[in-house]
Amino acid sequence: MNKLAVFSIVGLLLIPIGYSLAFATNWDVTIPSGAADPTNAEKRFFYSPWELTAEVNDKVQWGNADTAAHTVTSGKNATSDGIFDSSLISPGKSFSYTFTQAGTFDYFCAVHPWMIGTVNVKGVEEMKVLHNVGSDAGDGKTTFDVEYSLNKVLASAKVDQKEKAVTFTMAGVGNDGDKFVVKLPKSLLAGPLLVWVDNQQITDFEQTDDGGINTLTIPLTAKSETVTVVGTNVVPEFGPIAVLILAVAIIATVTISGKITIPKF
Ligand SMILES: [Cu+2]
Repeated sequence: MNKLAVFSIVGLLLIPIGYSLAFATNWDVTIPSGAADPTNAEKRFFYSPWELTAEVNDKVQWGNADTAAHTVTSGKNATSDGIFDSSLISPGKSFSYTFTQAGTFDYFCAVHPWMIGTVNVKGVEEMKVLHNVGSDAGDGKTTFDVEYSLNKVLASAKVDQKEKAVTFTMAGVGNDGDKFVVKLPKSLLAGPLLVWVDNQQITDFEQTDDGGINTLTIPLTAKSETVTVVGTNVVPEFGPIAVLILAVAIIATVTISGKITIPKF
C-alpha cells in the first residue's frame, strides 16, 4: 500500500471523530517587526490582526517577529484584568492561550501600552433533543424529536391542535439576551410561523427554512418562561400519513390525467 492510500484511509477514519468532537481552531497573531515604534500605532501596526473573532475552545498564538520583547496582557487601558498574561515574549518566541469562555477579551502590551488588541469569542450552540413532542396530540403515536439549544431547562413542549400551536415551557435561570434556537419539523408545525414569548407576540425572531425543518432563533429575557409558536398546520391533522395519502392521491391524479392528455402522433 502506498503512502497516499494510507493517508486517505487514516483521513477517512478521522472524519467521524472530527465531527463528533467540536472543532477547535488555532489562530495566529503576529507581532511584526517595528511594532514597538509608537509612530506605527495609528496604523495599528502592532498585533496582526489586532482584532479577531474565534469560538469557545479556540487557541490563539501570538508570535513575536519583532526585534523588541513584547507582552500579551489581558485588560484595558493598560490595566491587567488577570485573565491571561504572557509576560515578556522575546523576539522569535510565542505565547498561546485557549479561550474556554465566550466574551470580548481586550489585551495590550505592558511595555508599549499603545499596542492593543481584541479577541471576540463566540459561544458554540450545543443542540439538545426533546423527545416525543406531539404525544399529547392526535393519535399520540405520531411524535417528533425536536432539536433545540437553550441556556435553561426545557421542561415541556405542549401541542395544541385547536390553536395550531406548540408551547415550550422553560425552567431555571437565564440571562437577558439569551436565545432559544429550535428546529421545528414542518410535519409537526407548518409555517408561516408566529411567535409569542410569555403571551406577548414578538417579531424580532429569526426564521430559516431548511427543507423539512424551520429553525427559529428567539430572543429571550432572563425572566422568559414560555414560548408559543403558532403555525398553520399541526400534527397529526396534516401529519406524515396524511401527506403520504395526499401525495399518492396527487400522483394517481397526475397519472390518470396524463393518460388522457398524452397526445398521439
Ligand atoms: Cu510591546
